[in-house]
Amino acid sequence: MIRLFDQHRIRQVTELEGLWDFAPVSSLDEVPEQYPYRLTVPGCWESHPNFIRYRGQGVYRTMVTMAERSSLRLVFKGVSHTADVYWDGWLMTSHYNAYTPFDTIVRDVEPGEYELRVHVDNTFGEHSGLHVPNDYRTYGGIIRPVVVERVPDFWIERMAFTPKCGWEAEIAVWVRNSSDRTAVAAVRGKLAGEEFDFGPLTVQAGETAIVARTFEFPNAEPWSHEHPKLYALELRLYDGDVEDGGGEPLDDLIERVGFRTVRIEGDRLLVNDREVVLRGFNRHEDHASVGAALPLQLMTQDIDWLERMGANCVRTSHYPNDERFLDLCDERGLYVWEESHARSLTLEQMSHPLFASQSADCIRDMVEQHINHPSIIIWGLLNECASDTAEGRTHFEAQFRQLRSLDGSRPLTYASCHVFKDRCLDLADIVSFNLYPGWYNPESVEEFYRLLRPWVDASGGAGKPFLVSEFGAEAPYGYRDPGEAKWSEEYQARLIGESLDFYLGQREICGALIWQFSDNRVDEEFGSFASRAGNRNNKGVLDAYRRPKLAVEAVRTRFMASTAQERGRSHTHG
Ligand code: ADA
Repeated sequence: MIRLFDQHRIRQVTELEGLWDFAPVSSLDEVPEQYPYRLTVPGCWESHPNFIRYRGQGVYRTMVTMAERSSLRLVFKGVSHTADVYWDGWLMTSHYNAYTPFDTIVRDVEPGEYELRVHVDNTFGEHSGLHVPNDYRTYGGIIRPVVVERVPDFWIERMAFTPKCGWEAEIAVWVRNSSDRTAVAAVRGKLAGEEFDFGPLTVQAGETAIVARTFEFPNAEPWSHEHPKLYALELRLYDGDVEDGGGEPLDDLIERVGFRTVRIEGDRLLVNDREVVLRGFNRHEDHASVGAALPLQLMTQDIDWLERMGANCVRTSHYPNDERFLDLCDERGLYVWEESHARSLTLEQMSHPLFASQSADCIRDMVEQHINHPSIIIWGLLNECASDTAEGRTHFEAQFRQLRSLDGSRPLTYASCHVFKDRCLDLADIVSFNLYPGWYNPESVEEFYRLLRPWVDASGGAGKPFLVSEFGAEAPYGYRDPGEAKWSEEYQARLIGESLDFYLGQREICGALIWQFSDNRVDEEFGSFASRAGNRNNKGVLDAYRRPKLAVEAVRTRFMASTAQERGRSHTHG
């Protein structure tokens, strides 16, 4: 399944899921003579017993049958982490980053059977600035869906929906002309009982043109955590050269959108002009049985656990997530902090020659692909990177600038660990800190916060919303100790409980996100993560199979109580 709703009624879409041929190879351009394995797509190659710890290159192959002549758009939702795509033996495109989608057009394909090969690499080294040995595993393989779309010469590439109070919305549409002649298009849309027209649009051969208009939607109902009302926004593309602008539509695109605003007023975060307190989790896309390639069933299970614990927010630490997970968040009304890909990169790692361009690609793809999800209320970047240095700051400035230019409708943040040293707090709309008192730091939760807060206020953070973006403790599932020894489930439950009691009790803190939702596998190549028990970061309140630890109940009671308190407050204030 690609999305939780159909994106097209006109364009024909086929998902290439199932078993593909697979062969490990020793370099990315090697073409295997034989394919001894059959691996599932989507899937991680680590799911096969021969590749549980494989880091290297591999080639996936499948056959695609065409019954009629047509141009094709091949869409890859995520290949970990580098992909070369060959159609019928020709290299069509290359892409870096496991967590962003990419596509390529194959023009005028005649009826017949064609070989589609994807050469995949998950190694670390000079070619990789963002995937480095880390506290989460960079898995290998085609980890998200692959889609073949039959596209006309003239087609809708994407759209961006930006709601504004009232309700109004700016809708921008990107129309691509893959043909050799200039074309005129007409785009029409339907949303929330309204029909609208964008007027004529001329697109040069081989180019993409953009049209953007603001329309009114007086009958729209707002989207929120409590009432996650979604609407289908349907666009149709017509040949604008046809006299009455009519005829049969050439192409279409459907997105699911919600009417909501996000803004900051002083140190408050407001959704639809109402203050929200974020109660939630950091989550890695990782599961003991399937690695990073969670099927819908397991994603839904995660959402059900989040709901059961009373969470209203999830942070996609530390990379853009699968669209189906974001679709689920839209449906269930979970607020999302989505962040671009980077975790704890040192200044030296940020000085990697590819770091800036690979980050810029990731930010662009994340915003372009996910801008229509109402659940995303915050964009984040550069978790625990070198925001404590002048050189690091130049990267933060550049990335904030890029993110703001792509979407001015959501607040921006980054999670810092540089207590008393950070130099970038002034750049963010929300100040976020990862705080580990009781785990990495000896102070109590309250002591640590009281030490930190005046410094934050004096260092660019004054008057801004403050969010505790991570806190927690490690507890391998089943390690119980009546003396509440560090590393036991009891210790973890107590520390998380105490932290929530304190953070959620402070009006000046706009949210607390627990590190983390479930345990995740780590890269074993690098010293400090190699020492993690069982090769996992065990700070999940669920283990990697989603077995609940004692902390689940500690969280549930706190989140429920805080929700009830918030409801009480909003009733009192009307
Ligand atoms: C950091 C980091 C997380 C995780 C955590 C931990 O704050 O952002 O990815 O590594 O520490 O468990 O130490």
